[in-house]
Amino acid sequence: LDVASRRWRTTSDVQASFPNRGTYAHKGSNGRGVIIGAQPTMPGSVLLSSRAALRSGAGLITVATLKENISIIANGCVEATYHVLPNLIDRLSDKDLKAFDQFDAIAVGMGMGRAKSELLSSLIENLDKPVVIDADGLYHLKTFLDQKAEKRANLIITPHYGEMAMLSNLPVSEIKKAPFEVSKQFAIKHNLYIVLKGKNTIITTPNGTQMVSNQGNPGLAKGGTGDVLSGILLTMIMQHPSILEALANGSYIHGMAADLLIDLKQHTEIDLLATDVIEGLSQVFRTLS
Ligand code: B4P
Ligand code: MG
Repeated sequence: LDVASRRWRTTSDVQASFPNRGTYAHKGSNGRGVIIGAQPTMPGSVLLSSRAALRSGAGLITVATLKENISIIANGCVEATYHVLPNLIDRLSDKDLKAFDQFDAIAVGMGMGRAKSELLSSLIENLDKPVVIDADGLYHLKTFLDQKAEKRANLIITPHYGEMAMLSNLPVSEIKKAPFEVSKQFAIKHNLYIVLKGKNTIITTPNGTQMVSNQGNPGLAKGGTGDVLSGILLTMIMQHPSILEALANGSYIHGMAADLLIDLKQHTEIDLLATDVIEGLSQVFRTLS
């Protein structure tokens, strides 16, 4: 990796740029976010994202999903509120768009399924908010990526190398050879932020500025940890004026949670689960403060 010239995130960078919570903080000042996704076969996806967003300090999280998912998700996340979507396929209605316009930022795509859908394109066309797009949302984005360049100032995509290959039409081996260059070209071309996830997570802005987080360990290479990252990033974006700083902090604390759980001998790389990473955030915040 040609990382020598890049900006590595450090613990003191995160401490210096982490937003302060004033004595008079209220739900609104801590950020309101909506998480859209989950087919009935994947309720855990948005459950993990919503719990991670709340454990990261969000003021209010709403989960927008199918009616049949709500009891199972609410069972694991009583602090969230719920918005019923009739399906995850059609364009969002004016009523849904108006409701989502009340939030500071949006995360979409986790567990959403890959059946042809106009949900994401209608969201991006109509709302001028930061939108974190992950997992199946990346597959939907690909279908219209080349058509809507002017609408994407606030898009944040969070691919792993396999998803980056799908989006860029390059083989994983080519991306591995030049992850910084591939990210930079793609971010500039499509005017979006990229969080390219892996052992080192590379964050790129729409103008090509890059940062790297080296936190995390192979214990994270399990289903669900990406959903946790999406929730953390959502909260960081709601609370920070700089999307770059927010993404760098969020990527760092996600990996740091996994590392601390192992350093403190609460888990090993073998048994570490995505839910443990969420609980590990508390130790991260105690270490940072
Ligand atoms: P998906 O259905 O997309 O499910 P997932 O994304 O793998 O799960 P999740 O969302 O929880 O984890 P994510 O990677 O987003 O993937 C299934 C298919 O994609 C499979 O066929 C799989 O083989 C393929 N695929 C997945 N990753 C690939 C890759 N890198 N190259 C090629 N094909 C791939 O998020 C995981 C989180 O953990 C990230 O934050 C990441 O940075 C972190 N992490 C993972 N391994 C780490 C490590 N060794 N060190 C530090 N951090 C690590
Ligand atoms: Mg994923």
